[in-house]
Amino acid sequence: MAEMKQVLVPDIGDYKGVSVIEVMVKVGDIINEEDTLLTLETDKAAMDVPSPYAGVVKELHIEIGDKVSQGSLILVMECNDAASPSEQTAAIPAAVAPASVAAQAAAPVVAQSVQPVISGGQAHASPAIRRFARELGVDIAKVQGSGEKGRVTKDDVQNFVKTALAQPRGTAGGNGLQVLDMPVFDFAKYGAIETTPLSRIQKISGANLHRNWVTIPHVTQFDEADITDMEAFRKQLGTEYAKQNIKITPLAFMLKAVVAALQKFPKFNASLDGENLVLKQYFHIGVAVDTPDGLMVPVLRDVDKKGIVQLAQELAEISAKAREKKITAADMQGGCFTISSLGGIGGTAFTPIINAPEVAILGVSRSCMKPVYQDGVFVPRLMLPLSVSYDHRVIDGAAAARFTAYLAQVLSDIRRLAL
Ligand code: CAO
Repeated sequence: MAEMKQVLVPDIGDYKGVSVIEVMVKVGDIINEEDTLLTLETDKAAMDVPSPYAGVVKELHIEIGDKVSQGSLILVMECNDAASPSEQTAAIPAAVAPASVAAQAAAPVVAQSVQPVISGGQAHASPAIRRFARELGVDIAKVQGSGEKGRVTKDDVQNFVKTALAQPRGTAGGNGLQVLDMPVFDFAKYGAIETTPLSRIQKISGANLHRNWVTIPHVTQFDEADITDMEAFRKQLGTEYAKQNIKITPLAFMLKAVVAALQKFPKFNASLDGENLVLKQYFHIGVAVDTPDGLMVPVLRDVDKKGIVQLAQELAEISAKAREKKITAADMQGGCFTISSLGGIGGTAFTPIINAPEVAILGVSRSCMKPVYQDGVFVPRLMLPLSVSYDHRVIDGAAAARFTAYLAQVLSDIRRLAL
């Protein structure tokens, strides 16, 4: 016959007011004798509290963060038989022991369930969670804890498993796609051909571009900046600095405008690191350079601390270095955001591929004069097309529209760069 039984906190030594850090059961759960009900944490150790009975949880009186002592009511359970509890009987506080409900301390916390909460460099998790992870074959050290002080919870372990199961399976280290192999074509069958090997740079950048394209959910936001005033100023500067052999191209202004937008929208100056977003407080901007051997992306450091003229100089130096094959791996590392400018060549828009681990990239196309409707009349304005591709896991569409609109605003009124 079913019987209602209270389960109380058992003898936990001299500890009083001990924190509940994990509750492993909820109302309605069917549990077995010795199943862990909750985990308590003192300043020295974590302790699992096992169930003295098998049955169904009818009431739960404890939640994470509660402070408990020996005799505190944990839960009320409906048991199918009057099986005797595994261990000692506790005193029942009158206030929590209605006459119709029998009370029993949970089974005593056993020696092996007492473990240090943290041990050098290991995951912060209670013994029950470690056991739960072990049962599912999960390496707890790989699970990101969301509990207090970064503790790994049962939900964290379950989410880790769900995420792992949702990963696409394939051949390339778990990231490959299940697609058909490309058939081998005999092009010579259809006409004359010439075969040239890909350059080393093409092979490396091709593999990176492919990975970035298939693993990052890309969206591209398009906008236009009115750069009529910026161009007038650039030409004026160009005349002044031509004597010193410094060519000031629109790209130097774009570098500064991009930094202003990154400062206003820090999520664009970030990288994904597992389940964390790393927000960078420095502004190193990569610039795509077209070289005879393929695409290279040298990085200009600390763009926020440099002026337009210095950036124009550095841009000329670094792109010359890339084209002369003098660029080093270090010159291409540590970027936060990339600009790919095809403006000197042509085009109205394109969809640049994000340069991972960055989360966004600006594509710049060729500016051209357009009639813009202002104050009731069409006026000729020099409009610059902007294409911002962004990682949709990190940036949502509204933020991308705001970022791109702000970038256009800064380029349209470069006095804003001084703010
Ligand atoms: N609209 C119109 N004209 C533009 C322009 C724009 N958006 N951007 C540059 N120009 C003009 C410049 O003012 C310059 O004009 P003048 O020779 O009359 O002064 C001319 O185009 C050539 O500029 P540039 O190419 O010498 O200099 P830059 O600063 O614009 O670009 C660099 C430097 C290294 C980015 C560029 O040479 C380059 O390699 N671009 C290709 C990048 C690329 O391949 N991206 C694709 C990556 S994805 O496959």
